[in-house]
Amino acid sequence: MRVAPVRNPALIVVDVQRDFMPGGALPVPRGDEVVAPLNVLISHFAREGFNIIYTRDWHPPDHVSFKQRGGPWPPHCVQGSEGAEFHPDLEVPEGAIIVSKATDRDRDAYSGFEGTNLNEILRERGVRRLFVGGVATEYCVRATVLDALKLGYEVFVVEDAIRGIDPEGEERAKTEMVKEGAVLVRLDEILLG
Ligand code: VGL
Ligand code: ZN
Repeated sequence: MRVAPVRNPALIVVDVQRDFMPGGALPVPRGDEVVAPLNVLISHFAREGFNIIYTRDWHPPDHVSFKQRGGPWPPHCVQGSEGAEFHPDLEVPEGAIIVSKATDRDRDAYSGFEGTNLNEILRERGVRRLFVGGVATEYCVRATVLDALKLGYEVFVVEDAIRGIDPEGEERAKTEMVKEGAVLVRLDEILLG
């Protein structure tokens, strides 16, 4: 389908951080390939004065999701560390909003809505339509999209601007997001004026 980003949309850029990129602490294969398509959208949204929101995984050094505490992951995206920085080529225009998540030592959160004020930010701004890209498809992208759908947002997932950790998990997540009401679009299907 073709879709115009109209009526006060928001772009949600999910966790495009060094630790999730090839060579990082918890690498998403080809995770860096989301940067170019996202930058196209970011430039367009910035030019139009649309909402741009960046989520970031922002863990304390002894976070419950880390292996040292019995969690599934190597330490990653530790608050203030280099690995927690956004990809150096990712455009972050002035006025962009950054939402930090999973900041509590004893709680993990994959969704950008969980334990944050993301829903309030979007409601305050009257946003109903979201475009989502980033990593990882089957973790934080999936959780953010499913929460957004439950909260009643119209959600477009930009297929070429997401990457997953595992191909099977990624496919499953895409099918699930669509089943729950998300629409998959390619960048070239988004009408950028
Ligand atoms: C994520 C695993 C652990 C993600 C965050 O951003 O998808 N994945 N923490
Ligand atoms: Zn994490």
